[in-house]
Amino acid sequence: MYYSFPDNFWWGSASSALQTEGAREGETTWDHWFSREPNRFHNGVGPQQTSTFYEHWKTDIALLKQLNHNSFRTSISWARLIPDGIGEVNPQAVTFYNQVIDELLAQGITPFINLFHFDMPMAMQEIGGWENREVVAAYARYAQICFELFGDRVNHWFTFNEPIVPVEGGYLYDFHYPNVVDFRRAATVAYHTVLAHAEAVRAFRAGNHAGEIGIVLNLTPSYPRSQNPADLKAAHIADLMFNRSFLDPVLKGEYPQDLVALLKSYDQLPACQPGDSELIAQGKIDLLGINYYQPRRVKCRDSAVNPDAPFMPEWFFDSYEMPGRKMNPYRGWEIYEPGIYDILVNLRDNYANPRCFISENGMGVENEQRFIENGQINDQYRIDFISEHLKWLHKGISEGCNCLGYHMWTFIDNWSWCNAYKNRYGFVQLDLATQQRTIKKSGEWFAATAQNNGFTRE
Ligand code: BGP
Repeated sequence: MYYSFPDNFWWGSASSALQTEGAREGETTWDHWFSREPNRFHNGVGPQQTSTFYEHWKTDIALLKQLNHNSFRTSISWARLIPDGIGEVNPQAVTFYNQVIDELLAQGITPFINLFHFDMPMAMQEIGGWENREVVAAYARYAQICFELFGDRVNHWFTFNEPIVPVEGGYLYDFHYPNVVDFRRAATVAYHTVLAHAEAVRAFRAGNHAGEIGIVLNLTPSYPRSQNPADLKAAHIADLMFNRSFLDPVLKGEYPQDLVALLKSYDQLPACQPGDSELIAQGKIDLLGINYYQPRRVKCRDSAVNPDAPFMPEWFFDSYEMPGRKMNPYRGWEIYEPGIYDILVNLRDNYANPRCFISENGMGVENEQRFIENGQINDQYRIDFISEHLKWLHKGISEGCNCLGYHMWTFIDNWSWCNAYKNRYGFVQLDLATQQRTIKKSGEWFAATAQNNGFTRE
């Protein structure tokens, strides 16, 4: 069967500043944490050692062209542009981002620019990070500066990538700095991130900039173990906590009432101020980026909660290991292709079918050198992964879902937070020692698919 996609479908990939650029003037939380605890990073490789996009941007964009990208997402590093987060703009950073944007456009690749991808300037974290409303104001100023500097050429803006992840990592589950475990502080960080998003949207609209603004959310469908009411309730609460805590504010302009009621009943609500609701209502977006890697399977808890344990989302559910599930053993994530369709149908039926696209999907694999044949990584597993997801995406589009494109994570193997270079995701293999780039078989497959605007598959 031939799967063809709508005209002007976005084919491309996503990356982020911190994971690709290399060392920068302004320190981020990642630089700071790495200097304190390098053991927390796979093989002790830190955020200074990346795929050196800061030096190789021109040849890397030529590679994007070779992969037939018509669009590409990366982020601006707040700490590179404004090293202390709030003061002077760094002119070298302006030159760098201007060059990247201009070269993408010269190659016919539409730049999608994200403003925050887990990379808090350390100076901002020192005054409390997202727990402090001064940081919300500093972010709004930074966003406005970006719109003014680059908005004449950038028409697709994103305020945040996966804003729930710094909440989970930094304030609940200990995989991001500042390694706090405290639900109410986590809720405050999430709430202030929504306010920061809305401030940026408001500044974008007030400036009458061309183009559109959105956000990138990792939507993780919550599947109950069974239709038993206890399992359904568990899945509903997981959905409220991990998906709807951001999805509802950015698409409906308000929080789900049952999430607010739940947190209130456990005394976990963040402090609100007059005017917050009006601000949140102004944060409605034009375009939603959807990152999809894995589903979340849950069941009701089997045991009572330890009364001394800190309040956690897991007070309401246990994770469920479905027998027979397909796993990516390297990342430990389930692979469930229909999830992409379920996300799109949910958006169509419950959120007025917003303009959206898949902004990340991907498969991290360890030790890919073992698949080298005639000098090239033969990653047929990645081609299978992509095409099976695209089949479900195609089905969603054919049933009316408003999905405009598909971006893969990622174009070149890059540094992945605490996993550093353990799992490789790229269409292009990176030799860390020589920095040599070699297109993998999946890159060739994707280039052909983008060129044909479709692919053949059984
Ligand atoms: C997403 C992030 C990316 C990237 C990807 C792969 O959540 O937006 O930055 O890292 O996941 O995940 P990981 O690096 O944890 O394997």
